[in-house]
Amino acid sequence: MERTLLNQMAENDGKKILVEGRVLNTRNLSNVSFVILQDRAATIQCVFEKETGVKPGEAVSIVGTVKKEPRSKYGYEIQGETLEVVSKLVEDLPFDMTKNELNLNLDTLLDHRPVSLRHPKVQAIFRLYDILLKSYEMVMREEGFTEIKTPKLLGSATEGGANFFKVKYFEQEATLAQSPQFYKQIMVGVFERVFEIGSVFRAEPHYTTRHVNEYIGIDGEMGFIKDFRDVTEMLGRVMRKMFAAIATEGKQYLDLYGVTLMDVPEKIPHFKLAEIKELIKKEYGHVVPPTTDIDPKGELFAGQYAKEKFNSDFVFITHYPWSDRPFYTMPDPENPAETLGFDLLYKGMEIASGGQRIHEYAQLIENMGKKGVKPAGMEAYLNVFKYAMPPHGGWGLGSERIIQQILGLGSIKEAVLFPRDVKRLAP
Ligand code: AMO
Repeated sequence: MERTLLNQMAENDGKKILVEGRVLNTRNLSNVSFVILQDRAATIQCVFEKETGVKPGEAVSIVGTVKKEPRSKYGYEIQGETLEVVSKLVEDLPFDMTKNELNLNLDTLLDHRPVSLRHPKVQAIFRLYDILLKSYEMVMREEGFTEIKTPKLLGSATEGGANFFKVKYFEQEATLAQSPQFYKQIMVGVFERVFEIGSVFRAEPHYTTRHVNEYIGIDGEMGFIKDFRDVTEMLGRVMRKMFAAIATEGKQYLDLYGVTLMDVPEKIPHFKLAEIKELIKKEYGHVVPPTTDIDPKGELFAGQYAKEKFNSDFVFITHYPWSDRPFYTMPDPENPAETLGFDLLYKGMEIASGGQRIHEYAQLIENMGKKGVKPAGMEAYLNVFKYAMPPHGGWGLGSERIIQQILGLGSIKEAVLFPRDVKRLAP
């Protein structure tokens, strides 16, 4: 008998079918027993006249007849005839997986990742993540962007600072990519509009709920822009279409977390950094410490301000100071102490950085000089600016932060399959 998937019950009503999957839970009453079965497509209850002896977690193959069952939340059930365990548990599962909530502390959840990922509520995070990646690709292609994959083993750092990993590369020392920044800019000179979904490595030794040391960046870069507003407008449109797709396709996963996604507004509010700092000071009494451009608490208040005054979960903060932005960021011609660099905040957390880039060779070299950035190792990148680069700009989104914020997860690590942090290199 061919295998039938569990989302094909309606078309098989009354028929005898073969189904396969993992047992989520079992329940034995005096004259009947239930097996909740999950496969890649859905979940269903199978009813047997006697105890099956199967344990939650085991992989099984069941033959039975499909029956409408309005009392069941699945609408149908399978009247089981035979059950074969195709793969047994050799050891008991490390924790109870049969409850709706796992309720584990973060370390236990991550230490036992291969098992905890099987829990329906944990699975839902990565089902939603899958939809996010797919919709980003779809939307970017619709907007005329070409997908690229760029190297992650580099000869030099791309973002400056000291937060890069060094690795031994035969007889040389290489750096793990802190971003696809140089390559996506180079590729604007080729394809005009490009996007990438790829690994990003950051040697940031801090313990926060929003940082991991390896994450998946979703980048975009576009040429022939008038100014940075073209970039924020494009990013806004991309987010709007992406969130609409996630809300529809991901509804069953959002429901598990009790989340209803709000539409991304046609016009996301924009504030200059200096301006929003004043506003949150006036409105909420929060003063951003002078050691940072904006602190996480300041971001929360900026998000709250956008929500209260504009009913928007999103807000662009623009014109970050020249001193805080990487050397490739275009200084504001009207005020060179500021840049045409921006962040996008979602529910009070930075989910993207971006900006207009310097596209003229002389200005780029001058800016690097002022910032003390050495050109050694960046020749191929820098040379491209001798060969007529159009005005351009783009963004880098943190994919896991988007999922974290959508579902309200306590830590970004819950949105990473196998997270890497200061202490964690396994599983
Ligand atoms: P930036 O360094 O701000 O910008 O990174 C872009 C976005 O990536 C996410 N992010 C992280 N997510 C998880 N863990 C981390 N350690 C981490 N660091 C950053 C954030 C952030 O907004 N080249 C520029 C982008 C550009 O200008 O196009 C860059 O990398 O969501």
